[in-house]
Amino acid sequence: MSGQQQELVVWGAGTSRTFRVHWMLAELGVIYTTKAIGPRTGETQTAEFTALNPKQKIPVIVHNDLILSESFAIMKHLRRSFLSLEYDPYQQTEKGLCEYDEIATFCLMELDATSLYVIRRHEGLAEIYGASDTAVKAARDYFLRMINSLPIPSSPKQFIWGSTFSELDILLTINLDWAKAVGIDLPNHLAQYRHWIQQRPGYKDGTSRNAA
Ligand SMILES: N[C@@H](CCC(=O)N[C@@H](CS)C(=O)NCC(=O)O)C(=O)O
Repeated sequence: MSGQQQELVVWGAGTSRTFRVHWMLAELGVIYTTKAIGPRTGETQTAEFTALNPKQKIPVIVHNDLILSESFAIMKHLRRSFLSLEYDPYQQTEKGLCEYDEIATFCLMELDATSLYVIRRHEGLAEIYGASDTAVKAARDYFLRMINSLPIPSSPKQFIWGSTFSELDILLTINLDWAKAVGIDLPNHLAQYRHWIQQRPGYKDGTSRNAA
């Protein structure tokens, strides 16, 4: 548990969505308990877990008396709760907050849900969702079109939002990791950005925590 004597349990490990949470907690320097359940193991369908998340999906956190699902909402809550990652002045402005919503939605919808998860469903999980070469090819093409439209980071060693590391770097880097894992070649500047972010101790620590 953290020095602030908060009770924190993370349910889920081993997936790109659970990695978002473990990486954020590594960046924040928080100690917690992990219940390392995995997807498609039956572990998300127990009565105990279903009471926490009727969607039967990981990750979920239990933080004091709060139960929260959805990896992005969890990252934002943790950052607000533990306050060890600073928000720079731009990130507090209306313009900065609009940009935040724009990039977050782009990463979650255009890169994850519309592209990478379609590839996952119709290639990696074809036995559950059905194989479709057409859907997979269209999703790969769409991912490339979207990622090539991303105006930032414009230089390899630049955080994606404002001048400090944020959950948007976690979202984007894990999407880039996922794209590489399914054989998508990244544009050079994003390959360099990914390599730079991967050198962070938090990325490495988060990887270990997510492997638990
Ligand atoms: N939008 C959710 C997606 C969560 C999700 O799809 N989790 C998958 C693993 S990555 C899952 O738990 N699947 C349940 C199962 O297959 O048992 C989030 O970002 O947290």
